[in-house]
Amino acid sequence: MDTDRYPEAKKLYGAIGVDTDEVIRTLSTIPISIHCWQADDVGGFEREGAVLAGGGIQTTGNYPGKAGNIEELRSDLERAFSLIPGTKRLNLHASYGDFDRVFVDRDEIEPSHFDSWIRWAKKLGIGIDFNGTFFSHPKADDGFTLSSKDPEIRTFWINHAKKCRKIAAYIGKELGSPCILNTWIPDGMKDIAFDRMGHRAILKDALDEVFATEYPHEYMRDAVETKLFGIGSESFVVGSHEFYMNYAAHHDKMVCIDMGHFHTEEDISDKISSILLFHDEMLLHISRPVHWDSDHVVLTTDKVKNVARELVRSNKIRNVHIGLDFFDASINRIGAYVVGARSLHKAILTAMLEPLGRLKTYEEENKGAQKLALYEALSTLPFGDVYNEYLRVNGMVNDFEVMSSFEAYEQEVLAGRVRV
Ligand code: RNT
Ligand code: ZN
Repeated sequence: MDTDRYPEAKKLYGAIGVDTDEVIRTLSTIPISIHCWQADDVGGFEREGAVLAGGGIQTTGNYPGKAGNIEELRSDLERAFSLIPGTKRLNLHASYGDFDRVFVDRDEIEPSHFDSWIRWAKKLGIGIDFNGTFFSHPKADDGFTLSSKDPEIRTFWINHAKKCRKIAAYIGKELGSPCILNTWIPDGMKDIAFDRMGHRAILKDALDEVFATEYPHEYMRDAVETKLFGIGSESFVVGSHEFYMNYAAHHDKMVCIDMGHFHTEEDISDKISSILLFHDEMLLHISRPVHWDSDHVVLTTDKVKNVARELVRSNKIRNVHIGLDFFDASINRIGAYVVGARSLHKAILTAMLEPLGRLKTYEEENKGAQKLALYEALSTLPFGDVYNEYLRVNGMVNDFEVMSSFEAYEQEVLAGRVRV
């Protein structure tokens, strides 16, 4: 691909006060936490051939090449990482531990089950984030985990959550980079809920118990993920947006905002400033809902661009932990990673290439039409030439060539995997 166009693009952006070299350097340092669960359809490795079961989330499709064990998953991630520019982290679920083919229940997981992931991350020079797995388990079948009225079930999940915090602190300490632990639970009801207050009161107490132990900030940090509804929790989700916003504010925890967990017409970018004025940090799950929380592969949509703009304009991008959360089992899974992650980079690059000072001044001087005119004028600048330069300095093939890279991997590696 012709990269000679970059000097001209640099000049054009320079004319509006944007230093594209500086933008490219900065973008390369923004960490994106890549989720482990796209490569195996949220199956995990607790049991041979594990599949996502229950919990209000679902994968559809049976495209060949699903990762069936840790070695395959790591190989897939390494290939995906080789096609994704910039700084990467791995976002791991508790069910992806290295259990050595022995069944270890969720309340019995230990830091040692993640040693081989830590070694792998050290080899790659990346950090790891972590998630408790409160679904795909018989003790979650009745629809409640931490907010269950059954003390035995509740205690089981409280113990799981405590173990996850211990593991996250261990991972963060070992890797010298804080491990962001996200807690998402599927708890809710399909139909009319009578005792909303009761379940939320139980969840509040359970979380208090889970968070009773303090871990150093430089090892691990907690986030709680809000949600509107799921499959089987259409009428009532215990861990709603209001519940966790309040819990996090009162207990100095991060909120995790997933782009699929709101009404589909809602633009979540507007929530960011309200959250970051009251919290130092937050976690984002970048996803693409289609009609519902469908976890489609992220594209460079207006919504994603608006989120990126908010992070850049507020100058808070370093305070926000950015993770991907999508899973599509109907397409080449490595391709899904690559398209999703590159799209997010494009959205952030779009935001970083805006002449922030000038747009802000127009707004403050009540020059609304000038603000719109400049905003529109930006859409004619050669964004693609800067993006291609960003890929080039990161040693990546461009977007027109990237499909042959994951197609080659499909032929060499994925095609040989037995379809289950
Ligand atoms: C579910 C949440 C949650 C999961 C992952 C697998 O609706 O978005 O983050 O997608 O934990
Ligand atoms: Zn999520």
